[in-house]
Amino acid sequence: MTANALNTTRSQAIFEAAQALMPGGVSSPVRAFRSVGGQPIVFDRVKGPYAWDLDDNRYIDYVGSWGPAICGHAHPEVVAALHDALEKGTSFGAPCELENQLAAMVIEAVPSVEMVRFVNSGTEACMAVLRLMRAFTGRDKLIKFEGCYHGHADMFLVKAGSGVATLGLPDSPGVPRSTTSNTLTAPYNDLEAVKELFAENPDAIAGVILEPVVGNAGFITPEPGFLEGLRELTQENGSLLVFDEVMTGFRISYGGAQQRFGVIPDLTTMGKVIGGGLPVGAYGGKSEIMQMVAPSGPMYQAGTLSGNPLAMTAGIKTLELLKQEGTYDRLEASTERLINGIIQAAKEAGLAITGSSISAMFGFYLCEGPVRNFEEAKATDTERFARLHRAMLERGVYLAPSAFEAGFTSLAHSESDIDATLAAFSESFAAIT
Ligand code: KE4
Repeated sequence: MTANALNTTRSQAIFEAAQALMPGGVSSPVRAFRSVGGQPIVFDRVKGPYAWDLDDNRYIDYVGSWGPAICGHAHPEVVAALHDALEKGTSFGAPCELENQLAAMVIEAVPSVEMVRFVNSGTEACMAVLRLMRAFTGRDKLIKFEGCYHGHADMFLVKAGSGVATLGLPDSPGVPRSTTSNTLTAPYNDLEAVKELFAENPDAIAGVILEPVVGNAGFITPEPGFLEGLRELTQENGSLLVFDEVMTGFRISYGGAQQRFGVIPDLTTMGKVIGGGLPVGAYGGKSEIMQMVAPSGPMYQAGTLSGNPLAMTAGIKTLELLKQEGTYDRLEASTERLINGIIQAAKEAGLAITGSSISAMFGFYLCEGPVRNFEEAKATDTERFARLHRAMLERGVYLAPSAFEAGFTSLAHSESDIDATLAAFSESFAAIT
């Protein structure tokens, strides 16, 4: 495979026109390629593991719409189910049986979830779960971890990951100090720091929220004992443990990271995969806690399109596909082959690299490592990553346009797709030394 100078004429024209219409020409910052530079790719269509841009260049896609496309883009069974659902209308604003169906599937799959509320994004799910943590405990403070991203709600925009880290934003203007004064932060994988926060804030911390596997600071896995330690610390201090599984849910395993690691939080947020590519978020947990949510309890949260029949349909079909025997063994094996091949290719090119994968998520840093927290993640060579990203695009592989994101595989990525990807990495690493 050799690099070809990509013809991105139409992407360029459309992206230029977008600048006058939308801030940065995008609907979400990371898509603007600011941290990797060069011409963002404007997608025309997606199918299976592939994306095509407006100039008809085909890419093997390892972003997968940031997680939802775990069965492959536009899976024929999901598309067919949506066609049928469309005939019955796109939104009811009233109870519908499909909500019961998806709720029952989530409750059956995710160990911590006895009741669930659907919303329309991961941000909404995290906003609501924070309000619920505070309502249930009567406490105001929360602990989050540097580099973890829980959507763009004000109180979480403190040392956040994903686009905030990508753009090097010193947290965000427009967020009043009064809003973030209750947000305490600790380095990921640092139980001692969490213990100190509890000691300094007795009976004041509503809960601890984290990505049980971090996908928004690059890819960082929990050290042995970290999740278990948080479970004990929150129990000892009368606080709640919340796993933000918007990204890891139904990806790390069918029951999420909590099933994989055997650590059960009090509350869980979800999104992405459970919407099968349509806008969905959800939060859930112990019935005793969820009963506080209006109208069964006093904690208010609402949404016009929450639980809409199209999103429910796509989610139901996606989970049915994922529930099939052997799904996660397949995802684990192909992703492991991918990351091992990437690491080997980088080392053969004489480059420093550290990386890993769990199930259908992977990531690597262009530095020696190990990377156990966001501070250590910042050692990655972002300039060299930018050159790698462009070299891979020219070889038909679409990686997340940021060193501080994770990679996503799907059931649609074939062995030959992985082989082609590894060939592209070998050439690209050689080209950027
Ligand atoms: P959304 O509001 O973007 O649906 O979800 C926010 C969110 C919450 N929690 C976790 C763990 C997440 O990963 C996300 C969103 N993930 C990013 C990808 N790094 C979305 C991509 C984007 O911002 O464009």
